[in-house]
Amino acid sequence: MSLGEQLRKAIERLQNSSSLDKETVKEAVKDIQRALISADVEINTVLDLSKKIEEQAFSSLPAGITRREHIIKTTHDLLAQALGGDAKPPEKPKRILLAGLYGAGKTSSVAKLAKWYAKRGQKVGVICADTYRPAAFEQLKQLSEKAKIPFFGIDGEKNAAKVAKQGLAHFMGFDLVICDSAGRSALDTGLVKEIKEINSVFSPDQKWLVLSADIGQVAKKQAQAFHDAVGINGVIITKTDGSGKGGGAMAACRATGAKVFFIGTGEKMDDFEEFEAKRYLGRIMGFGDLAALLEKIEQAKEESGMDVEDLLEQEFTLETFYAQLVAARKMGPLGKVMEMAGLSQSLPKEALEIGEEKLGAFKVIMDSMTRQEKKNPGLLNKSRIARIARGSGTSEESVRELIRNYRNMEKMFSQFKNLNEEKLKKGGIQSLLKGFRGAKKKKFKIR
Ligand SMILES: Nc1nc2c(ncn2[C@@H]2O[C@H](COP(=O)(O)OP(=O)(O)OP(=O)(O)O)[C@@H](O)[C@H]2O)c(=O)[nH]1
Ligand SMILES: [Mg+2]
Repeated sequence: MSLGEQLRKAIERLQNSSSLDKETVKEAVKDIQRALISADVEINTVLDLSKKIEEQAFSSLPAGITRREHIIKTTHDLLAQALGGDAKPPEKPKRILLAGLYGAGKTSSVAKLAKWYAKRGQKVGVICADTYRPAAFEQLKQLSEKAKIPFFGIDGEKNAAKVAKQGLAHFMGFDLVICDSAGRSALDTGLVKEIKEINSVFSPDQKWLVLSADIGQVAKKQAQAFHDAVGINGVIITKTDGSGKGGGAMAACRATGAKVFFIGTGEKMDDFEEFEAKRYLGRIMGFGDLAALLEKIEQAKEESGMDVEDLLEQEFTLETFYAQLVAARKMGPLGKVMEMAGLSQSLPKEALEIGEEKLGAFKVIMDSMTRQEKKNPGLLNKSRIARIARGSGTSEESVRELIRNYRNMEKMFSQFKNLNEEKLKKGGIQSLLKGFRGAKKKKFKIR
């Protein structure tokens, strides 16, 4: 069972118990302890959290909420705090240096981060000061081209500090310069020497450590070692998608006082987000994550020039279906978006795997339909399907496939629209999300 599932079980115990006495809370705390320990959270953090939950559970009750709601909210808040609470990344950093061990995800994070800040209106350049691994230059060059971010590197140069220095001159007048550095299998003297040299010529205001989620609580040791060597004022935790130990890494960073600003959630360029402990918890516990979803929708809107929210409001015709397919592709894997909405179980797999080619075929088929048919796919009987297949030069099976996908998607989007009330009504979770819903209501139409 994953950390999220185990935590959800604990919260559900609190939700569903007929009487909420000290004993029930103790049992739930035990569930939480087991969950955190298997996610590699340090024992001291676990014990500290347990003590706080038990203490606060029966403290004085704030007005307007029930004891049950109070206990669930307290538990949730304390859990989020243990994972690091909220640490907003700096809005206008000038120079960011990323450091970390071999394969932690530095180079990918340089590109993701550059894109993230560029999206927020900053003029960003990236430098490859990894002169250790021969392919590093090409890797960052390609990633930055993909993200449309100016790149600087000196192919074949061995002196990392020299590259950093020239890079800085090259990007004179830019708002933000992000510098990649080489990894090693351990924080040895060679790495420390090199990172110190880069540090002195690049003089970054932000020195962030990149850690992979799968190292769990070892994150603490690494964070401390890097901090002692060069001083670290931020952390990026990568690969939170693939490891159950993300919680361990986050809690460990929290324990050293290092703030986790971002997390990597996959290999793609947009699989990267600001770390918010509550949002992360909501996600792994399967309560859906509307905040992250909204962000993706906003982003897709910007990139596609299409208003996805409006699409959701409209009548669901074949044309909206097609527009949504196109928008969904821009949003990245639709599966991920739905996962954030807590809907992954109800996904029609087929609809999510529609590739570029099929999208093209659907377009051709739709061009052979009348406007009425597109508006009301219910009209599509056997003879119309045969006519459309002939007209579009495709097969009846292809036309049927389009209709089938449309129907699946229609089902999914109607669930999508109804998700909120139903999801949130389940017991005390509603109160957990109340503030959040209130804040987002204007932007995201919840009915
Ligand atoms: N699933 C997943 N993979 C990631 C994530 N971040 C990075 N990776 C992958 O991890 C591998 C290593 O990433 P790099 O960015 O090259 O790591 P690095 O720290 O620069 O590595 P060195 O320069 O060799 O020390 C690559 O295959 C990345 O695609 C993430 O958040 N999720
Ligand atoms: Mg690298």
